[in-house]
Amino acid sequence: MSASDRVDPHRLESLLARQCEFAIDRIEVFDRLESTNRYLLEHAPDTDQSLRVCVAEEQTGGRGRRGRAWHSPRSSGLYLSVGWRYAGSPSRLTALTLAAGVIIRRALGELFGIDIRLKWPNDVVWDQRKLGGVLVELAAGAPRGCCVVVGIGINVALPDETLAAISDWPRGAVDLRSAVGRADCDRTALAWALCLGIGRLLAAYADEGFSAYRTEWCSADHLRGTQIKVQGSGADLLGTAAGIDADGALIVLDGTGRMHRVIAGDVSVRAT
Ligand code: BT5
Repeated sequence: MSASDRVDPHRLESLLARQCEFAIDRIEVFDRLESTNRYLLEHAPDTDQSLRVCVAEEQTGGRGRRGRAWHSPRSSGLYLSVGWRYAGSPSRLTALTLAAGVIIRRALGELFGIDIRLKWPNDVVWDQRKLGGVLVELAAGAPRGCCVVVGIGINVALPDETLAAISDWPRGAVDLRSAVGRADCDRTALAWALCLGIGRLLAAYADEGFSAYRTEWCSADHLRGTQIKVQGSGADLLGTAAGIDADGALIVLDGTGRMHRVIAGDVSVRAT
């Protein structure tokens, strides 16, 4: 990928201006940042009901959940965060993560014709490998209400040896270039589709919640029917993944047939 493939803030802005029903607070594209999520947590939108967008060509401290790192080499992926200020405090952040996965799935399907799967709660999966991830965070101590930041990382074109090394998934990570079968994946168009979709999601979320996204999420559920291990704050839970409930909690049936509702944790697939 050459430097001319940089994410173009002016094109992103004009694409968004054609279609979006919500206000855009600001769009910034940086050469290098520690983390786009961190930046937006520290620079929340000034007004309620408007979207602030931050993209970096490279992240030096890109982050995943629970203190993990997100590998973000220069111009090799899309590293995007959007911030939205709510007057109150939105509930159901797990479901917001799931809904963001649906937006990513739609965008990748419409722009690149690929059919991705979603692994609870935040993984974007193609061909049993990790293509991207979502990290939703809340700005603590915002002066009024709170600011939700939705961060999205999608691998676009990384060397094969890097893809094999960066992920703890058995088959490693994957990039859009391999999934789509061509090198010229337009990151500005992808950023546009994601900003539009996530902006619409955030604008309606306080009233509509997750319901409009649940059926589609279920149709792409990577885990359903598999034997899994859930690691969270307590003892490990072993069982069969049985979908999600209306709030986006993962349903697990243990060996005795008892149902468990998981709202946070790390899930791995067990060999059968
Ligand atoms: C995630 O965390 O998958 C959330 C990733 C969110 C990244 C975006 S980029 C823009 C925004 N700004 C940020 O600072 N973050 C967000 P988690 O489920 O915890 O997965 C992290 C794990 O994925 C790591 O421990 C590695 O095993 C693996 N990993 C790291 N980098 C990867 C990559 N580029 N591709 C695939 N897997 C990766």
